[in-house]
Amino acid sequence: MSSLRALRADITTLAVDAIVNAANSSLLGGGGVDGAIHRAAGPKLLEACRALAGCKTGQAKITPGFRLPASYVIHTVGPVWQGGHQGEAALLERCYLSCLHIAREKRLRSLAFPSLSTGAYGYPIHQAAQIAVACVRQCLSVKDGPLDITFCCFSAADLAIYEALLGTAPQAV
Ligand code: AR6
Repeated sequence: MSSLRALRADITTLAVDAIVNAANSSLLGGGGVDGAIHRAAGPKLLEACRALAGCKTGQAKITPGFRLPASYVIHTVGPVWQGGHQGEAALLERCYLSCLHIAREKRLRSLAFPSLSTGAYGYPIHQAAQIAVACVRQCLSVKDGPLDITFCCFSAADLAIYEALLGTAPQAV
């Protein structure tokens, strides 16, 4: 059985098969979750990324996790939000699908996503989270090996949005 959950955490602390990095097309590091992943994984991650020669928006590439508790990092490049009429939604969806495709290919059992594109790239969190949850749900509904997905949120506000979409929000009393 596959599973879906949201939690609030620093993604670099998660001991899953792979964590996803919200990278840029150079794959040579940056700020936000990308910076945190490179710091925690150590300099060998940058070396491995250099060998990948970049990544297009919507695509994904995998490296080892080096010093991370996660075995692998799947690097993907989300779209920059430009108002919503430049194909951003389709590109964001493609990011999730590309990562899931690699996870299936590598027969991974657990995968954690940050909220792609919703930091420096400015994608509105509600819309991005809807795409993330719908896309992952759809992919898990196709018969294949079990895969445990974590939506790793950095803020309480983001977590509340994911929990509402997953139907796991704490009930108000
Ligand atoms: N763990 C989990 N989530 C995190 C962490 C962390 N340690 N740190 C930040 N977030 P961003 P983007 C959340 O800006 O919008 C980089 O410079 C953050 O709160 O990291 O896809 C790249 O090199 C937000 O919800 O990624 C690119 O140039 C989410 O991660 C560019 O930023 C994504 O925010 C990519 O921008």
